[in-house]
Amino acid sequence: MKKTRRDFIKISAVGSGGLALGLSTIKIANASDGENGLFKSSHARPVLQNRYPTYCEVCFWKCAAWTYTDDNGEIVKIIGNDEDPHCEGRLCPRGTGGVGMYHDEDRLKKPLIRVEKDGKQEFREASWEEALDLVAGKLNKLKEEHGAESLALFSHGSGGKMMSHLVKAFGTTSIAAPSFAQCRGPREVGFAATFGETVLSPERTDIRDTRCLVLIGSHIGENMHNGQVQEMSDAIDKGATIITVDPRFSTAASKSQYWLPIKPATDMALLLAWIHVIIYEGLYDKDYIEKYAYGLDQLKQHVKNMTPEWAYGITTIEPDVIRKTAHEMAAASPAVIIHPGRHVTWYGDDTQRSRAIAILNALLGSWGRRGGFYNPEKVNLPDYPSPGYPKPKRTWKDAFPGQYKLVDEVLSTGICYSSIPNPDMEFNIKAWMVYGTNLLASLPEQEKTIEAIQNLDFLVVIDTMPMEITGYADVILPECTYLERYDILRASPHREPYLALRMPAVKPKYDSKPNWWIAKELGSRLGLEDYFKWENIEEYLDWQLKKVGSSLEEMKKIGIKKFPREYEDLYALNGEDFEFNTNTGKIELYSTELASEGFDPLPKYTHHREPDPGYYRLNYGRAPMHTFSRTANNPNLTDLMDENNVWVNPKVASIWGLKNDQYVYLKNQDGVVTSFPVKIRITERIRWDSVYMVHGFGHADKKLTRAYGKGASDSEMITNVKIDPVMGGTGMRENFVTFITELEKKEDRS
Ligand SMILES: Nc1nc2c(c(=O)[nH]1)N[C@H]1C(S)=C(S)[C@@H](COP(=O)(O)OP(=O)(O)OC[C@H]3O[C@@H](n4cnc5c(=O)[nH]c(N)nc54)[C@H](O)[C@@H]3O)O[C@H]1N2
Ligand SMILES: Nc1nc2c(c(=O)[nH]1)N[C@H]1C(S)=C(S)[C@@H](COP(=O)(O)OP(=O)(O)OC[C@H]3O[C@@H](n4cnc5c(=O)[nH]c(N)nc54)[C@H](O)[C@@H]3O)O[C@H]1N2
Ligand code: SF4
Ligand SMILES: [Mo]
Repeated sequence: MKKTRRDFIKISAVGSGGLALGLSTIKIANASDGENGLFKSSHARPVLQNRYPTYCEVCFWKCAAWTYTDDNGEIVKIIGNDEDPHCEGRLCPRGTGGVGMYHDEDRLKKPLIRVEKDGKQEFREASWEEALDLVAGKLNKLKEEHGAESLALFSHGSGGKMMSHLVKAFGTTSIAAPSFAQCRGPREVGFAATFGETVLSPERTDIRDTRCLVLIGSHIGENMHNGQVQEMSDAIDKGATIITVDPRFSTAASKSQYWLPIKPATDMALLLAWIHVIIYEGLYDKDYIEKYAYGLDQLKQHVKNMTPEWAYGITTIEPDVIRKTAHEMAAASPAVIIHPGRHVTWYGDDTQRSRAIAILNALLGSWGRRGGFYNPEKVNLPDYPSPGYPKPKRTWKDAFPGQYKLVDEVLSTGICYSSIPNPDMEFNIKAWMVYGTNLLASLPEQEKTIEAIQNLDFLVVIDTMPMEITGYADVILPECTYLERYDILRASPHREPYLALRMPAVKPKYDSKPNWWIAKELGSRLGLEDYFKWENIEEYLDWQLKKVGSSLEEMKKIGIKKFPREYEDLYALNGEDFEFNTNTGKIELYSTELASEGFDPLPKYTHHREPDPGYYRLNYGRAPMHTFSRTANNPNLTDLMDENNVWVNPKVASIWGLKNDQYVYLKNQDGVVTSFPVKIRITERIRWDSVYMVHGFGHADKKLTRAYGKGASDSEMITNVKIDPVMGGTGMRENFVTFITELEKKEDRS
């Protein structure tokens, strides 16, 4: 491998032992009592001494839970908090197995500093004092030489709030997460352009009371949005119709009355044909559209020729299926949801596809109606008193003059591109702080990410595990897991406002520390003490809780607290007057905002690239027992699934002579080959023009003893991105792979 300024370093270079705990010890310590049938133990039950409130950090859904410890102070199980609407007392397999994050013996244990020894780069262990002094010194120098704005923060997860507070106080607003430009960004912009409001997280979908749920590439059941999965199952029990549009026979498809195995990349044509049927057969909610919407005439004219017959030629979905499913939606209206999806960065016209979804919902009158989209509320927690943030002289958008005016959040890839020196660019980023996001696995075009990293003056990573991103850091700060720390209160929007507390059930293992402590310590070294006036987080939380009529003491006992809604407008659009936050004050079927920015005001179908002969579209998604790349080494969850496989249609398997469980490498359209081989799974559940794999596997760091080399990484194959011109999201599904069946030994990448 070519030597660079920042070599990828295996953390094993530290040399300190870590395998003190054998696997079997871990399993005994972790054995839950079979609460949800996942982990059964023949061992005697330990005495449960205590329970501590928490909310889960294995994914962003943040289910509230109780962590139980035994008389030795060991964690024995985590179970859902019955009062929590995110989980209704039940955790998904990942939440139950979250304790594996705590026990994982491969965890980061001490601060690490990159050093050069005998011409070779490696990490050496350091004290917190030394590591924090070094980070602060680098940041102060950066501020002096290039301005505070040349620092960017990437973050994902609860601790991101504290880190954001730190860097905003420092003077930068370049704070990005792959969960926007690689995930839900297009839907937020598409829905905001239509309704003047976004879908939020958790989604404001009233699945509980819906009579028809349409899932377009939203694979609920594998995508384990806990509360949504449960509400969907309740809706099915109550007789709701489920329509799933997916080129793959997903778990959701198996629960559906209608499965539409659409040709990939053609959903826009289906949506436009549905809109055509709803309008031309007069099935839309006329009173609702009359009162609330703008642009029906333009829309009607626009979809005039977009008949089901037209869409059939594009999507391969039969015209009468398109009509019948449109009739199902109309019959359920307004208790119908065309689900906006979440990971929607697919083909580069994603904001427009999200607009088509929003328009269809509007025509059926589901926004603001029972069984459609409710109006959520959250607790407005006051911020702990601190000085105002300095106003940055430049923001990330200065690197992209005239572009992305409709975007409120920062683009991760925008930060990445502006970290690669470019004399034509107004402004370059020079240093990154990365908190809880594994950018090498989550950003497409890995080569660009690495190029950006190589050009940085400084990279500090705060993580719990030795991941791909930590291998490129100058300094690594080990955070303790969510089970070992307090965090900010969870105050996400829902039908009723709730607060959830996370507190430690055990002390931090090794020499790891919580994010709030790291932020405060860095703050005091950067001369920002005034922004961290609290002694510790207990004081901070108690102050906030008392302002809203609770206290830390109370929350420690109950974990979750419900507050009354301020307004009785859960379903606000039943004829009441309402002004939408759009230019016309109406739901914009025709978007005046997109028109004024030079984009199509009405969504159009565009043809997307198809695979060359011998290549198949790379489709990827989730498995119920893993979250992205973050759980791939979790001892409890690797027990349930330890590698991904690649789904191949029998027709394709026979052309290639592939057998089940045979290992192959994948090669993409740009000649990039996966670092590791992956198993074949032959199944009718995938179309012949695509293959499918679960994201998050194929880890390259040997220090991940369970995850190293297990399965293949979809991210490695995503070298072609289609940038969404409206909001800068990275469409990642225009990548194609073929098989390499000769398994000659490949060069070891790490
Ligand atoms: N190829 C491909 N790329 C994708 C996707 C895909 O399906 N395929 N999905 C996209 C989507 S939808 C999203 S939302 C993004 C998500 O992308 P990321 O935000 O990168 O998500 P994770 O993979 O969960 O990264 C989590 C990182 O956080 C660390 N971590 C876990 N817990 C903690 C903690 O408590 N503290 C700290 N400090 N660190 C912690 C983990 O060790 C890991 O390094 O990826 C996007 N990118
Ligand atoms: N267990 C688990 N659950 C998770 C996560 C996790 O890591 N693990 N991550 C969470 C996050 S951050 C997100 S964003 C969500 C993502 O979950 P979703 O938003 O539900 O799903 P996507 O990843 O966009 O889509 C995957 C589905 O799209 C289908 N698909 C592929 N191409 C097309 C196409 O052209 N048209 C159509 N109609 N369908 C297509 C695939 O076959 C697959 O079933 O999951 C969340 N839930
Ligand atoms: S859905 Fe599962 S992993 Fe996500 S927060 Fe809830 S229990 Fe944890
Ligand atoms: Mo996501």
